[in-house]
Amino acid sequence: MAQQTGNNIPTGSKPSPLKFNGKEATSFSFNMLIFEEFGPEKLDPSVVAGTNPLPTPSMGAAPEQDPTSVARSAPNGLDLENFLGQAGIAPFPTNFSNTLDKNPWAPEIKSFLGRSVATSPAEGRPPGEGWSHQRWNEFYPQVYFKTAQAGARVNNGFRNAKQMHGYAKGEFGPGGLYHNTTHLPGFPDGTTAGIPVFFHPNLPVQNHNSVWTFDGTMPPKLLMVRYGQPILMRHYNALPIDPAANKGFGLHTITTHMHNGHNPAESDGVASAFFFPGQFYDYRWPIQLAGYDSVNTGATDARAAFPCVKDETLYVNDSVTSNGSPSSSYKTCVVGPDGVNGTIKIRGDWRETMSTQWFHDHMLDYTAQNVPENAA
Ligand SMILES: [Cu+2]
Repeated sequence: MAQQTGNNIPTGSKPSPLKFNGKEATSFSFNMLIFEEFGPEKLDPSVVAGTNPLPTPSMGAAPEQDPTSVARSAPNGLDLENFLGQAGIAPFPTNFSNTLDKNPWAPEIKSFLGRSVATSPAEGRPPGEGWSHQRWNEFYPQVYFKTAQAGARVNNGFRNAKQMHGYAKGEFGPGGLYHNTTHLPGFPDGTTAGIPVFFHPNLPVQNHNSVWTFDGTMPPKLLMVRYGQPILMRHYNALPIDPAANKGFGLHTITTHMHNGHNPAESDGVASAFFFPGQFYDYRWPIQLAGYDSVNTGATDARAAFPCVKDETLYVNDSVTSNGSPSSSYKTCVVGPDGVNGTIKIRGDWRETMSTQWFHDHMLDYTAQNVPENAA
Protein backbone atom coordinates (compact mmCIF):
# COMPACT_ATOMS: atom_id res chain seq x y z
CA MET A 1 0.00 0.00 0.00
CA ALA A 2 1.25 3.48 -0.83
CA GLN A 3 2.50 5.53 2.08
CA GLN A 4 -0.08 7.99 3.27
CA THR A 5 1.13 11.57 3.36
CA GLY A 6 -0.79 14.70 4.17
CA ASN A 7 -1.50 16.87 7.13
CA ASN A 8 0.47 14.71 9.53
CA ILE A 9 3.65 15.27 7.51
CA PRO A 10 3.80 18.94 6.51
CA THR A 11 6.54 18.44 3.93
CA GLY A 12 4.30 16.03 2.03
CA SER A 13 7.14 13.54 1.89
CA LYS A 14 7.11 9.95 3.01
CA PRO A 15 7.36 9.23 6.71
CA SER A 16 10.73 8.00 8.00
CA PRO A 17 11.04 4.23 7.69
CA LEU A 18 10.84 2.33 10.98
CA LYS A 19 12.24 -0.99 9.71
CA PHE A 20 15.94 -1.61 9.13
CA ASN A 21 17.71 -4.93 8.60
CA GLY A 22 14.69 -6.92 9.68
CA LYS A 23 14.27 -4.98 12.94
CA GLU A 24 11.44 -2.58 13.61
CA ALA A 25 11.07 0.35 15.98
CA THR A 26 7.58 0.00 17.37
CA SER A 27 5.79 2.64 19.41
CA PHE A 28 6.49 2.87 23.13
CA SER A 29 9.15 0.15 23.07
CA PHE A 30 12.11 2.22 24.30
CA ASN A 31 12.48 4.60 27.24
CA MET A 32 13.59 8.13 26.51
CA LEU A 33 17.09 8.86 27.69
CA ILE A 34 17.06 11.29 30.58
CA PHE A 35 18.96 14.54 30.07
CA GLU A 36 22.66 14.84 30.75
CA GLU A 37 23.59 18.01 32.65
CA PHE A 38 26.13 20.37 31.11
CA GLY A 39 27.44 20.92 34.64
CA PRO A 40 28.50 24.58 34.83
CA GLU A 41 31.68 25.43 36.73
CA LYS A 42 32.78 28.49 38.64
CA LEU A 43 34.35 31.12 36.37
CA ASP A 44 37.69 31.53 38.07
CA PRO A 45 40.64 33.30 36.39
CA SER A 46 43.06 31.61 38.79
CA VAL A 47 42.33 28.16 37.32
CA VAL A 48 45.13 27.19 34.95
CA ALA A 49 43.23 26.46 31.76
CA GLY A 50 44.11 23.81 29.23
CA THR A 51 45.22 25.43 25.99
CA ASN A 52 44.63 22.69 23.42
CA PRO A 53 42.77 24.34 20.52
CA LEU A 54 39.49 23.06 19.15
CA PRO A 55 40.63 19.94 17.27
CA THR A 56 40.52 20.31 13.50
CA PRO A 57 38.45 17.98 11.33
CA SER A 58 40.28 14.94 10.05
CA MET A 59 39.41 12.05 7.79
CA GLY A 60 38.19 8.89 9.48
CA ALA A 61 35.71 6.07 9.37
CA ALA A 62 31.96 6.59 9.18
CA PRO A 63 29.64 7.09 10.97
CA GLU A 64 31.63 9.64 13.03
CA GLN A 65 33.85 11.01 10.28
CA ASP A 66 34.22 11.18 6.52
CA PRO A 67 36.82 8.79 5.07
CA THR A 68 37.72 10.85 1.98
CA SER A 69 37.28 14.58 2.70
CA VAL A 70 38.48 16.78 5.57
CA ALA A 71 35.99 19.52 4.65
CA ARG A 72 33.09 17.08 4.88
CA SER A 73 34.40 15.44 8.06
CA ALA A 74 34.48 16.16 11.80
CA PRO A 75 37.14 16.22 14.51
CA ASN A 76 38.00 12.88 16.05
CA GLY A 77 35.35 12.29 18.72
CA LEU A 78 37.73 11.47 21.55
CA ASP A 79 39.91 14.48 20.71
CA LEU A 80 36.83 16.71 20.80
CA GLU A 81 35.80 15.29 24.15
CA ASN A 82 39.28 15.71 25.61
CA PHE A 83 39.25 19.31 24.39
CA LEU A 84 35.89 20.07 26.01
CA GLY A 85 36.94 18.30 29.20
CA GLN A 86 40.05 20.43 29.73
CA ALA A 87 40.23 22.44 32.94
CA GLY A 88 39.17 26.07 32.87
CA ILE A 89 38.35 28.18 29.86
CA ALA A 90 40.90 29.61 27.41
CA PRO A 91 41.04 32.27 26.15
CA PHE A 92 39.36 33.77 29.20
CA PRO A 93 35.97 35.38 28.38
CA THR A 94 35.98 39.11 27.79
CA ASN A 95 33.43 41.89 27.56
CA PHE A 96 34.30 42.73 23.95
CA SER A 97 34.56 40.00 21.34
CA ASN A 98 37.99 38.39 21.22
CA THR A 99 39.65 39.55 17.99
CA LEU A 100 43.19 38.50 18.90
CA ASP A 101 42.93 34.72 18.67
CA LYS A 102 42.56 33.11 15.26
CA ASN A 103 40.13 30.45 14.13
CA PRO A 104 42.10 27.20 14.57
CA TRP A 105 40.37 25.77 11.49
CA ALA A 106 41.50 28.62 9.21
CA PRO A 107 43.97 26.47 7.18
CA GLU A 108 41.32 23.83 6.44
CA ILE A 109 38.75 26.53 5.60
CA LYS A 110 41.18 28.26 3.20
CA SER A 111 41.96 24.93 1.59
CA PHE A 112 38.26 24.23 1.06
CA LEU A 113 37.55 27.71 -0.32
CA GLY A 114 40.65 27.68 -2.50
CA ARG A 115 41.53 31.21 -1.42
CA SER A 116 42.79 33.12 1.58
CA VAL A 117 40.46 34.88 3.99
CA ALA A 118 41.05 38.44 5.15
CA THR A 119 40.40 37.81 8.85
CA SER A 120 39.65 34.64 10.72
CA PRO A 121 38.87 35.46 14.35
CA ALA A 122 38.37 32.64 16.85
CA GLU A 123 35.25 34.25 18.28
CA GLY A 124 32.26 34.61 15.99
CA ARG A 125 30.69 37.39 18.03
CA PRO A 126 31.05 40.58 15.99
CA PRO A 127 33.74 42.98 17.26
CA GLY A 128 33.19 46.35 18.92
CA GLU A 129 31.00 47.92 21.52
CA GLY A 130 27.74 47.15 19.71
CA TRP A 131 28.22 43.43 20.34
CA SER A 132 30.01 43.71 23.67
CA HIS A 133 28.26 42.16 26.66
CA GLN A 134 25.86 44.77 28.04
CA ARG A 135 26.39 45.68 31.71
CA TRP A 136 29.21 43.10 31.84
CA ASN A 137 30.42 43.98 35.33
CA GLU A 138 26.93 44.11 36.79
CA PHE A 139 26.00 40.72 35.36
CA TYR A 140 29.49 39.25 35.45
CA PRO A 141 29.22 35.50 34.80
CA GLN A 142 29.69 33.52 37.98
CA VAL A 143 29.71 30.17 36.22
CA TYR A 144 30.39 28.91 32.71
CA PHE A 145 30.20 25.83 30.57
CA LYS A 146 31.63 24.80 27.22
CA THR A 147 30.04 22.73 24.48
CA ALA A 148 30.52 22.14 20.78
CA GLN A 149 27.83 21.83 18.16
CA ALA A 150 29.02 18.68 16.45
CA GLY A 151 28.04 15.74 14.31
CA ALA A 152 26.76 12.57 15.93
CA ARG A 153 29.40 10.56 17.79
CA VAL A 154 29.60 8.10 20.65
CA ASN A 155 29.50 9.69 24.09
CA ASN A 156 32.69 8.97 26.04
CA GLY A 157 31.24 10.07 29.37
CA PHE A 158 33.32 13.13 30.16
CA ARG A 159 30.35 14.89 31.78
CA ASN A 160 29.69 12.03 34.23
CA ALA A 161 31.45 13.81 37.09
CA LYS A 162 29.45 16.97 36.45
CA GLN A 163 26.06 15.34 37.15
CA MET A 164 24.59 16.67 40.40
CA HIS A 165 23.04 13.29 41.16
CA GLY A 166 26.41 11.57 40.72
CA TYR A 167 24.53 8.46 39.55
CA ALA A 168 24.07 7.83 43.27
CA LYS A 169 20.75 9.45 44.16
CA GLY A 170 17.10 8.73 43.42
CA GLU A 171 16.29 7.44 39.97
CA PHE A 172 19.94 7.83 38.99
CA GLY A 173 21.17 5.68 41.90
CA PRO A 174 21.70 1.91 41.91
CA GLY A 175 18.43 0.18 41.03
CA GLY A 176 16.89 3.44 39.77
CA LEU A 177 15.30 3.91 36.38
CA TYR A 178 18.22 5.91 34.99
CA HIS A 179 21.19 4.23 36.65
CA ASN A 180 21.66 2.42 33.38
CA THR A 181 21.35 5.43 31.11
CA THR A 182 20.61 3.47 27.93
CA HIS A 183 18.08 1.00 29.38
CA LEU A 184 19.87 -1.58 27.26
CA PRO A 185 21.66 -4.77 28.28
CA GLY A 186 25.42 -4.71 27.85
CA PHE A 187 25.78 -1.03 28.66
CA PRO A 188 27.49 -0.14 31.93
CA ASP A 189 25.62 1.49 34.80
CA GLY A 190 26.16 5.01 36.06
CA THR A 191 27.71 6.48 32.94
CA THR A 192 26.85 7.95 29.57
CA ALA A 193 30.01 6.43 28.08
CA GLY A 194 29.25 4.20 25.13
CA ILE A 195 25.90 5.75 24.20
CA PRO A 196 25.68 6.16 20.42
CA VAL A 197 23.31 8.55 18.67
CA PHE A 198 20.24 6.56 17.69
CA PHE A 199 16.54 7.21 18.11
CA HIS A 200 15.72 3.61 19.00
CA PRO A 201 17.96 0.56 19.45
CA ASN A 202 16.35 -1.00 16.37
CA LEU A 203 17.18 2.02 14.22
CA PRO A 204 20.65 2.63 12.79
CA VAL A 205 23.32 4.64 14.58
CA GLN A 206 23.22 8.08 13.00
CA ASN A 207 25.95 9.44 10.77
CA HIS A 208 27.75 12.65 11.76
CA ASN A 209 26.38 14.34 8.64
CA SER A 210 22.77 13.49 9.56
CA VAL A 211 22.38 14.57 13.19
CA TRP A 212 24.04 17.43 15.05
CA THR A 213 23.75 17.91 18.81
CA PHE A 214 25.40 19.70 21.72
CA ASP A 215 28.72 17.83 22.19
CA GLY A 216 27.65 15.66 19.22
CA THR A 217 26.28 13.21 21.75
CA MET A 218 23.19 11.79 23.36
CA PRO A 219 21.57 12.06 25.89
CA PRO A 220 20.24 15.55 25.13
CA LYS A 221 21.78 18.22 27.32
CA LEU A 222 20.32 20.02 30.31
CA LEU A 223 21.48 23.35 31.70
CA MET A 224 20.65 23.92 35.36
CA VAL A 225 20.73 27.62 36.28
CA ARG A 226 19.87 29.66 39.33
CA TYR A 227 17.85 32.84 39.09
CA GLY A 228 20.11 35.74 39.96
CA GLN A 229 23.28 33.95 38.86
CA PRO A 230 24.72 35.12 35.49
CA ILE A 231 26.16 32.33 33.36
CA LEU A 232 28.40 32.13 30.30
CA MET A 233 28.06 29.55 27.55
CA ARG A 234 31.01 29.14 25.21
CA HIS A 235 29.53 27.47 22.16
CA TYR A 236 31.99 26.04 19.63
CA ASN A 237 30.96 25.29 16.07
CA ALA A 238 32.52 21.92 15.19
CA LEU A 239 30.30 21.26 12.16
CA PRO A 240 31.67 20.34 8.73
CA ILE A 241 33.43 23.11 6.80
CA ASP A 242 31.65 22.11 3.57
CA PRO A 243 28.07 23.43 3.88
CA ALA A 244 26.89 20.61 1.63
CA ALA A 245 28.12 17.90 4.00
CA ASN A 246 24.73 17.44 5.62
CA LYS A 247 22.61 15.76 2.95
CA GLY A 248 21.15 19.14 2.02
CA PHE A 249 19.26 19.73 5.26
CA GLY A 250 20.09 22.67 7.53
CA LEU A 251 23.15 24.89 7.48
CA HIS A 252 26.49 24.68 9.31
CA THR A 253 26.43 28.32 10.50
CA ILE A 254 24.62 28.66 13.82
CA THR A 255 23.32 31.17 16.36
CA THR A 256 21.98 29.97 19.68
CA HIS A 257 18.77 31.34 21.11
CA MET A 258 17.73 30.63 24.68
CA HIS A 259 14.02 30.62 24.02
CA ASN A 260 12.03 32.78 26.45
CA GLY A 261 15.12 33.91 28.30
CA HIS A 262 15.34 37.58 29.33
CA ASN A 263 18.64 38.20 27.59
CA PRO A 264 20.55 41.12 26.06
CA ALA A 265 20.70 41.29 22.26
CA GLU A 266 24.35 40.27 21.84
CA SER A 267 23.65 37.01 23.66
CA ASP A 268 20.15 36.36 22.37
CA GLY A 269 20.90 34.27 19.30
CA VAL A 270 19.96 37.00 16.84
CA ALA A 271 19.30 35.41 13.42
CA SER A 272 22.06 37.39 11.69
CA ALA A 273 24.66 36.90 14.45
CA PHE A 274 25.71 33.45 13.31
CA PHE A 275 29.16 31.95 13.60
CA PHE A 276 31.20 29.59 11.47
CA PRO A 277 32.85 26.18 11.78
CA GLY A 278 35.97 26.40 13.95
CA GLN A 279 34.71 29.49 15.80
CA PHE A 280 33.11 29.93 19.19
CA TYR A 281 30.57 32.45 20.47
CA ASP A 282 30.36 33.53 24.10
CA TYR A 283 26.77 33.90 25.22
CA ARG A 284 26.36 35.63 28.59
CA TRP A 285 22.93 35.19 30.12
CA PRO A 286 22.16 37.38 33.17
CA ILE A 287 19.41 34.98 34.37
CA GLN A 288 17.42 37.83 35.90
CA LEU A 289 13.69 38.32 36.19
CA ALA A 290 12.18 40.71 33.65
CA GLY A 291 11.40 43.95 35.44
CA TYR A 292 14.86 43.94 37.03
CA ASP A 293 15.23 47.69 36.42
CA SER A 294 11.68 48.75 37.22
CA VAL A 295 9.79 46.28 39.42
CA ASN A 296 10.71 45.13 42.93
CA THR A 297 14.12 46.78 42.55
CA GLY A 298 14.80 46.45 46.26
CA ALA A 299 14.26 42.67 46.17
CA THR A 300 11.68 42.82 48.94
CA ASP A 301 8.87 40.78 47.33
CA ALA A 302 9.00 37.26 48.75
CA ARG A 303 7.49 35.88 45.58
CA ALA A 304 10.55 36.96 43.56
CA ALA A 305 12.97 34.53 45.09
CA PHE A 306 15.23 31.61 44.46
CA PRO A 307 14.67 28.42 46.47
CA CYS A 308 17.68 27.33 48.51
CA VAL A 309 18.77 25.21 51.44
CA LYS A 310 20.42 26.20 54.70
CA ASP A 311 23.84 27.88 54.39
CA GLU A 312 23.66 28.20 50.60
CA THR A 313 24.78 31.51 49.16
CA LEU A 314 23.98 33.17 45.86
CA TYR A 315 25.85 35.97 44.14
CA VAL A 316 23.26 38.62 43.31
CA ASN A 317 23.19 42.20 42.08
CA ASP A 318 20.28 43.53 44.06
CA SER A 319 22.08 45.27 46.89
CA VAL A 320 21.54 48.98 46.40
CA THR A 321 24.40 51.29 47.24
CA SER A 322 23.97 54.68 48.90
CA ASN A 323 23.87 56.39 45.49
CA GLY A 324 21.06 54.10 44.37
CA SER A 325 23.01 52.03 41.85
CA PRO A 326 23.03 48.24 42.05
CA SER A 327 26.02 46.50 43.55
CA SER A 328 27.01 42.87 43.72
CA SER A 329 27.38 40.66 46.72
CA TYR A 330 26.63 37.25 48.16
CA LYS A 331 23.33 36.68 49.90
CA THR A 332 22.77 33.79 52.28
CA CYS A 333 19.73 31.52 52.24
CA VAL A 334 17.01 32.63 54.65
CA VAL A 335 15.55 29.38 55.92
CA GLY A 336 11.89 28.80 56.68
CA PRO A 337 10.10 27.03 59.54
CA ASP A 338 11.64 23.61 58.80
CA GLY A 339 15.12 25.02 59.38
CA VAL A 340 16.37 23.60 56.08
CA ASN A 341 14.55 25.04 53.07
CA GLY A 342 14.41 28.73 52.36
CA THR A 343 14.67 31.45 49.76
CA ILE A 344 17.00 34.14 48.48
CA LYS A 345 15.06 37.15 47.32
CA ILE A 346 15.97 38.72 43.97
CA ARG A 347 15.00 41.83 42.00
CA GLY A 348 12.36 41.90 39.29
CA ASP A 349 8.80 40.82 38.60
CA TRP A 350 7.92 37.42 40.06
CA ARG A 351 5.20 37.02 37.41
CA GLU A 352 7.98 36.76 34.81
CA THR A 353 9.50 33.73 36.49
CA MET A 354 10.38 30.97 34.01
CA SER A 355 10.76 27.33 34.83
CA THR A 356 11.64 25.07 31.91
CA GLN A 357 13.07 26.75 28.81
CA TRP A 358 14.88 25.46 25.76
CA PHE A 359 17.69 26.36 23.41
CA HIS A 360 17.27 26.35 19.69
CA ASP A 361 19.25 27.41 16.69
CA HIS A 362 18.12 30.67 15.09
CA MET A 363 20.14 30.67 11.85
CA LEU A 364 18.92 33.23 9.32
CA ASP A 365 16.60 31.49 6.81
CA TYR A 366 17.42 28.09 8.32
CA THR A 367 15.85 28.16 11.77
CA ALA A 368 13.19 25.58 10.87
CA GLN A 369 15.72 23.15 9.43
CA ASN A 370 18.40 23.70 12.04
CA VAL A 371 16.11 23.37 15.05
CA PRO A 372 15.49 19.61 14.80
CA GLU A 373 19.17 19.05 14.15
CA ASN A 374 20.52 21.26 16.90
CA ALA A 375 17.95 21.36 19.65
CA ALA A 376 18.74 19.60 22.86
CU1 LIG B 1 12.81 30.77 20.23
